[in-house]
Amino acid sequence: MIHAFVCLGSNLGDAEACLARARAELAALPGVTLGAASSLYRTEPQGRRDQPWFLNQVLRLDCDETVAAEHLLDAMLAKELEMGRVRDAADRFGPRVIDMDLLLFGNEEREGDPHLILPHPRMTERAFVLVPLLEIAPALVLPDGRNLAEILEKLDYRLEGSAIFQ
Ligand code: PH2
Ligand code: MG
Ligand code: MG
Repeated sequence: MIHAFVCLGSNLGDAEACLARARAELAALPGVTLGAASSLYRTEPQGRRDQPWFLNQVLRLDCDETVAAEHLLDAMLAKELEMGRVRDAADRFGPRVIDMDLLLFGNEEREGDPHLILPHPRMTERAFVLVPLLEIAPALVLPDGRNLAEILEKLDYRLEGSAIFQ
């Protein structure tokens, strides 16, 4: 059994319904069960500021030995398209109905394929990832040995209820 962690994000349309559908779609993948889900956080947009706030959530997916990281990533990208995601290469960080990012796949570390870098290359800079991840996996240690609380401590962010400012 491998624990994969996925960050869901939406800032277009009915974000709460999009996250609910994404959770259900991922939990229905062969060899995958939903192990844990963080609460929902309203988060200040990162990367591009002039867009609506996001709704973010982190999931733990428990994957059996038939599931590989590339299969999970392909399935996630297919689900994004099914849910109406339009990719705009010129606006990588712009608004989206649904985004599913693979943060971690067990302790795997990968660099070769730019579409599948593990751990996710920006996860340690993003409070909207680390706060919900810490909520469902407080004892998690990254493949490089760092724990989440020590990374978060160095980030400039503010948590107010379920709102994350950064
Ligand atoms: N995703 C992005 C860019 N910026 N900001 C927040 N708060 N949440 C996101 O999920 C997010 C973002 C690109 O995927
Ligand atoms: Mg993303
Ligand atoms: Mg993405």
